[in-house]
Amino acid sequence: MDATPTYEMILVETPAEGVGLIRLNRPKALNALNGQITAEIFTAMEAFDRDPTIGAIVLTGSDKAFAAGADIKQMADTDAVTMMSGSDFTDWSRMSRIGKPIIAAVSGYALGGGCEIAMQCDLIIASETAQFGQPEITLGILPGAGGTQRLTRAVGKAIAMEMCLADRRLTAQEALQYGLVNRVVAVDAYLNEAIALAQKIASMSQIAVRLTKDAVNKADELSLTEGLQYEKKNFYLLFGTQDRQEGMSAFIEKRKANWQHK
Ligand code: DAK
Repeated sequence: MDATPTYEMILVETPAEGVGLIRLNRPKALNALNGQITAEIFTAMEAFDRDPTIGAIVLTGSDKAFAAGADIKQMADTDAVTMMSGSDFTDWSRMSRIGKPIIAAVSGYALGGGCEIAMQCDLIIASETAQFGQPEITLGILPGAGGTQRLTRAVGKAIAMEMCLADRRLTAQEALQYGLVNRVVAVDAYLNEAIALAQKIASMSQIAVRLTKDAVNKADELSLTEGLQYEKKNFYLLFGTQDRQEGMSAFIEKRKANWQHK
């Protein structure tokens, strides 16, 4: 059995039934992402992903800063070979293997790697003060964790170019207008809104949720024909589950479904 991990830079809670909450907790550095905090985030996500009582994960920072980017002080001493050879900091692919939905609850700064980790989540709830940007160009580098790719797919080339080349920052309302976030709510409400959304997702069949997230994410990767085939395979797969039988029986019998997650 796995030993329960201990964390120094994040707080891990279960604030509502079925919901796993991860809070970045480096307030003095505005939640800058160094190797340790990214490793802790991904380890906590993996633990929630394995936990059968958890149906969805919320990732948040503080009201002032979701995350002000990768830790520039740590990166300043890192050479190209160390960056390329892989470390806790550079292996962000761990997050793309999480099967359960992840909701980013973003307030304040979401810059550089902070914007990128939010975009790697499946949904984003923003507070009115959220600010999204890719300021890497001001450091003589470029976004290295999806900023040129996920951002362009989310907001389109024109806005993405301006953000990556000229350090244009998006307000929460602009992020909503360009389709980067799901909704914008007051600072005192964004986290509860994200938790409520996670709780709603967690009330569904986990196997149906997992295969749905998987299929939607394939829309970014595949051609339409390939994507439609992929969707069909996940659809047929769900016809082999107890939850599919239960969900349809519950509808016909006018009662709430009692999911077994199998
Ligand atoms: N790194 C390290 N420390 C940071 C930081 C950061 N990104 N952002 C803020 N801090 C620290 C400040 O140094 C300061 O610490 P002390 O000086 O007090 O020790 C403290 O947090 C408070 O910051 P400020 O005094 O600057 O606070 P202000 O309110 O005046 O300004 C700010 C807030 C967010 C506008 C400003 O701090 C700022 O511009 N921060 C830097 C934003 C930035 O450039 N972010 C992009 C970093 S590059 C990759 C994965 C990820 C990445 C790349 C590759 N792989 C998987 C390969 C990502 C790269 C980046 O994110």
